[in-house]
Amino acid sequence: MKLLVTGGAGAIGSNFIQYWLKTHPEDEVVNLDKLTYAGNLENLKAVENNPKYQFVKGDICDTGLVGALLKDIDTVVHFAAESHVDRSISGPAVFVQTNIVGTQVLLDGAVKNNVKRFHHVSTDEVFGSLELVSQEKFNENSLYNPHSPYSASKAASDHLVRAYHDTYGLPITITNCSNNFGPYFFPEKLFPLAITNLLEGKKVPVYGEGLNVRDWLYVEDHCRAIDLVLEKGKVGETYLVGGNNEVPNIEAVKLIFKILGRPETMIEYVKDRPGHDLRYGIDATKIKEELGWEPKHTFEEALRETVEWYRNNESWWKKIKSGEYLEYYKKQYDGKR
Ligand code: NAD
Ligand code: TDX
Repeated sequence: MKLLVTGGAGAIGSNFIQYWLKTHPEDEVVNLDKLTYAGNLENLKAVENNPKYQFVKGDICDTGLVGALLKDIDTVVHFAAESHVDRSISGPAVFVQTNIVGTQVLLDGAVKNNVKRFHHVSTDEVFGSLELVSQEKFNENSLYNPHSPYSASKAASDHLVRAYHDTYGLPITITNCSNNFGPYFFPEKLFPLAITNLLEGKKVPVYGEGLNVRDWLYVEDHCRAIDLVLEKGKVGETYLVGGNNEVPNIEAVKLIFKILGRPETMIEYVKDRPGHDLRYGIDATKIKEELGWEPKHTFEEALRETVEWYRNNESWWKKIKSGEYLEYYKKQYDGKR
């Protein structure tokens, strides 16, 4: 089988490509990535000389390039996106371009080239926010109610993917996953930001009171869920993927402090994110009952491994935390509270 992975130089995409080449050594993988600030070929050092792996630098909005690449592709796994909520608040246009227009260009190419499966990687954020104190969780029938430009653009892309199935018969599947963590996550996201700031002796910014809740899942469990959906999932269906692991931000951050042995005085409460979703929680019953998927990693053990990875890969994140990143960090956190 030959796969086109979009956004394979990003956090989850690079974990997925490494996972796939290890677990499906007979398959070929083409990675189409524009190498935006979030794309990093160093994430793929382990596979760059694998004859089954090919990298193509390019934009998913480039119709000609996408059409040419899709000519002999069996399966598309579509990760490419602008993915950071805070950046979508300060600059939404590129989110509309990549996440909506880019997805539509890929879908068109997939229809024209009779791709056998188009798998769209999406997020739980499309469903909006749950009450902090309630038993309610998102499931496959939850209504779409996105609040940030990021989640609104991902919601639009989900609708387009379903529309191409219903209108043109494109064989699609969708996964909506909760917050991922693990190696290769860009230090703008909470966990890598907290870990690397502490390793540098800097404070950790926590929005508001730190009471917002996220459902954290180790990235390898997400990769395995996509694998199972590709292998056994029903065409046209959506599967929600979550860790059954809801944690208030402040507790998650304090666990990172504990693992690194740093004092909690290094927490800095900063002004809240506008439109900050209170709580995400996933009911993953469908993927468990239909496909037998469950997370294999426990939160604390996987977080310890992740912290260890950042400790052992200082040169990876130190290179990132310079240049454009410094500008971004200053703009994002200068207002403080
Ligand atoms: P990321 O920001 O780390 O990586 C995105 C990648 O896409 C980068 O390599 C970037 O260069 C590439 N890219 C961006 N625009 C492109 C374009 N126009 N053409 C080609 N490539 C482009 O993102 P991530 O955290 O790895 O997320 C991957 C996918 O998973 C996204 O679709 C995101 O919505 C979804 N998702 C992420 C999470 C999470 O916790 N990070 C959770 C659920 C779903
Ligand atoms: O400095 C920070 N301080 C802080 O308190 C940052 C960057 C975040 N936060 C809070 C905001 C969120 O409640 O931590 C929580 C997690 O924030 P992010 O790491 O930015 O993730 P989130 O906004 O939840 O979105 C992530 O999960 C779903 C990914 O970035 C999305 O791509 C994915 O769809």
